Amino acid sequence: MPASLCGTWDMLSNVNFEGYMIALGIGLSTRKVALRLKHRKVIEKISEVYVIKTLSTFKNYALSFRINEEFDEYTKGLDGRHCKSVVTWEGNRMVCTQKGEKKNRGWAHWIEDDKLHLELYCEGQICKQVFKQVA
Ligand code: VL7
Repeated sequence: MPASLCGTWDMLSNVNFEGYMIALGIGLSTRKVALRLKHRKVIEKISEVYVIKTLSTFKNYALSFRINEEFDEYTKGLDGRHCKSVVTWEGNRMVCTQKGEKKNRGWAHWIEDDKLHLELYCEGQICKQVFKQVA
């Protein structure tokens, strides 16, 4: 049984978000604003549906999915791409692959030392984020 990722989590650190955004083709002016943001993750599970909200003062993004069921993801307000995404559990890691125009795109969440960890992948770039629980 994987540790629950559910709750409200505030960003503590964000390593190589710049490299990840460049890999996604985000322009300089947006990157400058985006680099300064502290993200909040709100993760809920409502019966079998997970909802992950990424909140900030600049942009918000919400994702809903069922484990092991491929879905169409549109990264609205982010890089604006369409992906075929699927989220699975690999041990205690919740792993998403985002199939589309960008190679090796995805992310993984896990809990370690009571912190929420996230790695974001795109075309060889790895962004590493850590969050502390606030609710
Ligand atoms: C979602 C952003 C860069 C555009 C603004 C930055 C706004 C706040 O995929 C993600 O989370 C997963 C796992 O938790 C669930 O969807 C990360 C943020 C990545 C990519 C694009 C820069 C403009 C950040 C929304």
